[in-house]
Amino acid sequence: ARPATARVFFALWPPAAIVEQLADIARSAASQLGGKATRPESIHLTLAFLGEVAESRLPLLARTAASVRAAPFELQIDTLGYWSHNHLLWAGCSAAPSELPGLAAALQQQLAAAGFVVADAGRPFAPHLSLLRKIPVAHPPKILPPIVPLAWSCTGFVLVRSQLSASGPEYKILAEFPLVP
Ligand code: 3AM
Repeated sequence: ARPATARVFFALWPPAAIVEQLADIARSAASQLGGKATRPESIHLTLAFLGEVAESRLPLLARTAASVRAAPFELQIDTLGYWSHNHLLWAGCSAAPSELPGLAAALQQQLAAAGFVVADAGRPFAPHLSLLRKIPVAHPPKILPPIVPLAWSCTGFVLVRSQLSASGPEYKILAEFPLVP
């Protein structure tokens, strides 16, 4: 029998107040553009996507993430972006602090050292929070409206399991890792 696996990734998970505001933006964009708004409980910023990992290796995966040393930082979510290659509207930072790519790189490095394969490890890190998928090609957003900047204090990151279903992925947080000053 094949070993049981889990589809997993690491992410920053916004606090409820930020989620609410991003979900509002996603819903109003969906009403204007069509497409599928990310459900509030699914809004996140991916740090590293691993894909299928044997369930037996999840404890090692969590220990590896716990070995990452990084300080908390503040993100200003202040801009919207649109990617035509995957018809995706996202929220992000016009100027992310270096701690954000620093955290993603440190995590990737520890994961690689422990023998985990990070998907897209060779590609530049493009931090974003997906808000609206499958925007009909007939309605790509030409001008993205400004948004009220959201201040997000990032004090930890999470390991998430993604369960794919007909109604879209369901995310379950398996473990949390604090960022310590
Ligand atoms: O953060 P977003 O929502 O853009 O698209 C998947 C989602 O991205 C992405 O990981 C996030 C959580 O599922 N993802 C899925 N498969 C991927 C892959 N093979 C992937 N990212 C990189 N490589």
